[in-house]
Amino acid sequence: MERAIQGVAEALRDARSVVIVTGAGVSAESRIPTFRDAMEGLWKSFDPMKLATPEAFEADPETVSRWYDFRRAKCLEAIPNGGHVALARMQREIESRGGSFTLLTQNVDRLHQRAGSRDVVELHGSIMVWRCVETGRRYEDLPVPFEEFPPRSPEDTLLRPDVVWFGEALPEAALERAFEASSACDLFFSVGTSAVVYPAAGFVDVARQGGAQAVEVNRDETPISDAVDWSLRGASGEILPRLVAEAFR
Ligand code: BJW
Repeated sequence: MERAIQGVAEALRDARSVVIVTGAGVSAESRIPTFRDAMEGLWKSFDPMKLATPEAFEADPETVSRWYDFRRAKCLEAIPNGGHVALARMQREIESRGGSFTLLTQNVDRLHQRAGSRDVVELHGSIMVWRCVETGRRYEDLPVPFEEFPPRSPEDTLLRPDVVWFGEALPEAALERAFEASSACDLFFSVGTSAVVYPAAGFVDVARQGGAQAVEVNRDETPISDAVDWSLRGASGEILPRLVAEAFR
């Protein structure tokens, strides 16, 4: 592992353009459950793969909005971990050397921003923002918890979380930035994601087709583990700080 970290650190020092895609695993050490790990307590019997769909919201907006409300409170209580902080430092180091750095996240928890990352591309939206199902108008700074379920806007229209559910398109601007940055980078990282949900899972291929080297940081093996140049197996909250300390001594 030490040798792999040194190899990636060297590639990081030499890189002119770095792209990172993160998933739920990067927030696991901030005690936010991942999708494919069981939910806790009250929500143990709720399958995220069934609740994160427009069909589920249409059938039962109360249950779905209660689930998102519960998760929103958890995200607000959570504290960014060493992995988030290391990525924020990586950005500062690379940009201060004149390089380009793009952080693409599938997470809706805003922990990267709270750790100091700038200009984060939110591929799957944010749980902190809710939008009117009729007009598309977005609302932030809403009460936590909501007083009624499903919540309603000040104009008394139905609100839904401003996140991307299965079968829905990703925000166009985020998708464009992700493809542009991935195809032009020289070093690509996939961190804490099971790499099974598209289109995010495909960005590593876009990067490799453009000639980039690829790194995976994950606790477990994933479908891309054999296709990357370096697979760093372990917790991102431990590996990323070690990597950044080694690269930018
Ligand atoms: C650690 C760790 C530690 C733990 N350290 N690591 C091509 C092929 C097949 C299917 C498709 C395809 N293209 C599109 C599809 C369909 C679908 C899809 O991908 N389905 C797959 C399941 C097969 N995709 C879509 O529907 C997307 N939309 C789309 O493509 O639209 C097309 C369209 C165009 C035009 C008009 C209309 C439509 C949308 C996908 C939206 C995903 N939404 C969710 C919910 C977001 C809101 C919410 O938060 O509730 O996004 S689902 C869920 O999965 C969430 C996540 O962002 C996403 C990815 O999960 P993630 O982050 O990887 O988490 P986990 O739990 O899966 O993995 C955690 C990982 O961390 C594990 O690997 C652990 O080992 C690791 N780990 N602790 C390091 N400490």
